[in-house]
Amino acid sequence: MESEHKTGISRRMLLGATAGGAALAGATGGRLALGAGALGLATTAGTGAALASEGSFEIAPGQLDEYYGFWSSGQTGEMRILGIPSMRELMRVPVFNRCSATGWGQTNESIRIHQRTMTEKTKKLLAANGKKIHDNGDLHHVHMSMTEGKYDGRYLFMNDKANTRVARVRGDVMKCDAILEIPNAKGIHGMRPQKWPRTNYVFANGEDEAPLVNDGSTMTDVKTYVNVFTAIDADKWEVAWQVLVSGNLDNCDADYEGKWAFSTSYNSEMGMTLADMTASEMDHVVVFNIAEIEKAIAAGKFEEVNGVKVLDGRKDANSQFTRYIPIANNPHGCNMAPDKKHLCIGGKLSPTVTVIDVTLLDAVFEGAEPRSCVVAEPELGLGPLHNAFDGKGNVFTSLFLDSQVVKWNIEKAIAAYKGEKVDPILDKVDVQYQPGHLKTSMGETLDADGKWLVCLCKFSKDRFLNVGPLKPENDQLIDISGDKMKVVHDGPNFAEPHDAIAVHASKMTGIKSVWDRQDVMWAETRKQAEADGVNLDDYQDQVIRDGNKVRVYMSSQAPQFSLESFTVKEGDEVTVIITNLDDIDDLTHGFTMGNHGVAMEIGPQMTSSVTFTAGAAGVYWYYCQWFCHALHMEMRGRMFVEPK
Ligand code: K7E
Ligand code: CUA
Ligand code: CA
Repeated sequence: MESEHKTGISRRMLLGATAGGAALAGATGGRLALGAGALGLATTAGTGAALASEGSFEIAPGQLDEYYGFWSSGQTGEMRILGIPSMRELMRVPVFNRCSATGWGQTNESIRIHQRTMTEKTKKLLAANGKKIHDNGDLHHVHMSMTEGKYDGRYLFMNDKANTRVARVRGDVMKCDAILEIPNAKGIHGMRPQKWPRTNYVFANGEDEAPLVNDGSTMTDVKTYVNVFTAIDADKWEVAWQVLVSGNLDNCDADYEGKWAFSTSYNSEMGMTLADMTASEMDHVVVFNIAEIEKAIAAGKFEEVNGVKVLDGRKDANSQFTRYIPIANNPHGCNMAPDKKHLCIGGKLSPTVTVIDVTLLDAVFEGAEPRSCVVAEPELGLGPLHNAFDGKGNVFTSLFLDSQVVKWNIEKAIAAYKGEKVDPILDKVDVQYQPGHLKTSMGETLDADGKWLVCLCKFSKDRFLNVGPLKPENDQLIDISGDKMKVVHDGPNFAEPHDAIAVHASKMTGIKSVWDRQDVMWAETRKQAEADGVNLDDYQDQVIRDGNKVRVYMSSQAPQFSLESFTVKEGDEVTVIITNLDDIDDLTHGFTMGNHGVAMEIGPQMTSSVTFTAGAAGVYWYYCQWFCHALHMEMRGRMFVEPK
């Protein structure tokens, strides 16, 4: 039925699943030979010309970048901060991963954040494996909170596809403060903040289908499978509502009026095999009507499933919550242009990007033919995945199979769709190799400035010294300030950035250098201290025994721990609580307990705590693992473990 809709592309132009797979393998091999010589030349030829940042992409020692780049890290599970245009890595912020340097995933403060919103089922699952938290994640997308379509620096949000979670990082201290496991959904993939009027919601796509009541009663009855679109309350960090959809969900975005959210689906077929997932000629993008959904929630017309308010937006339900716009089979990227009007959908298997005029969506909800909102569908090259914008009406689309970025113009594409003889393509540049996401400076906000493009290539092949069978990815910096794109930098990166955003430094002036002693991050630790009669503000050392539990309170001030030794018994559950009294920029201490697998960060004015079981009887040294002073090596002490 959907295949009857006018798409402007013939069946022949679409790459079937098998053809797509073959082309992928071919392009990977083929492009390699081409890339090394010819493209290296083109790159060096570009130097000397005026570059986007009024001069250079190289930042001299002591100078600062113009943009913060917030990077996802894929299966590493952390968020990274890079400078743009230098592409220097500045920081790693552990989120879903276990971090050896900071103790993230081990300190009590971080475990509490992990556990706070864990479902009972997950707690059971973890306990069965002797674990308290998941310590891996697959972090694909990082996005920042917005106010009226512009970054506001408050929060960064990110997904974990591996364990169906969404996390939040505070913009003031760059630490994760909340992780939410999403009930009912499976495999959170696409994730975007609401842009207008502010980020009240974070939208999250469930990619994998599963029975709504997933209790082990069936695997084969695929009719019981659903997919779930989730809106998270960005302030309270709890699920606001969910909508059941037909087909699965891949990437998503939101508009600049607060009316719609959009999600692509590559499996409208609800197929369970590759052949089934690519069987149709058309899939779809789901449009969510926020006002209709909120109305139904307010009116109590939801069903409560696992503590969450759920609405039925599937095709058969004929609701006003959703519309399904047919798109050529297996689309991927979903990007709202800063012109507030055009939504661009990457065709992936189709060589096209579908442009939807969101001002025509009201009519679609009132009964107009779903594809009446499609205003352009330019044919751009093979494997279009994601789109980025320069704020001047142009789009940059990654072509995975062609290993190129194509620059094209929306108005020209619209004219061509109407039948005018215009070519919307303005430029193409080779990238190394096979790009996924690409990001323009401020490009997903109303401040899009058209200076830089970062293209996240999935393969680096010959671009770097060989480091073994596992190669780095390659995040390339492209100058887009002129008519022609110029690749100006290769940026090796580890497993495996999918996405990034480039935020102007002027938006990030709220970042602190020293913690507030009363920070909520360790509020529960403070409560425990109060119960123990320890005032963390007027510091005294204490060793408190509570059955086989021992709590050790101390402080750190370069180059000393206030306690140079303490005594416990074999098998005791020991909690070490340290407050860093130093209040100088950059003066971080650490606490590493020898041979116990324990280490944590204690930033200036920060309180950190960690709990472990005292090992076999003997003397153990603890030490500060963050270089803090000329006598940093001497910043150590002993734990004496008495025999039982
Ligand atoms: Cu890598 Cu955004 Cu998960 Cu596309 S997704 S490439
Ligand atoms: Cu304190 Cu090193
Ligand atoms: Ca499909």
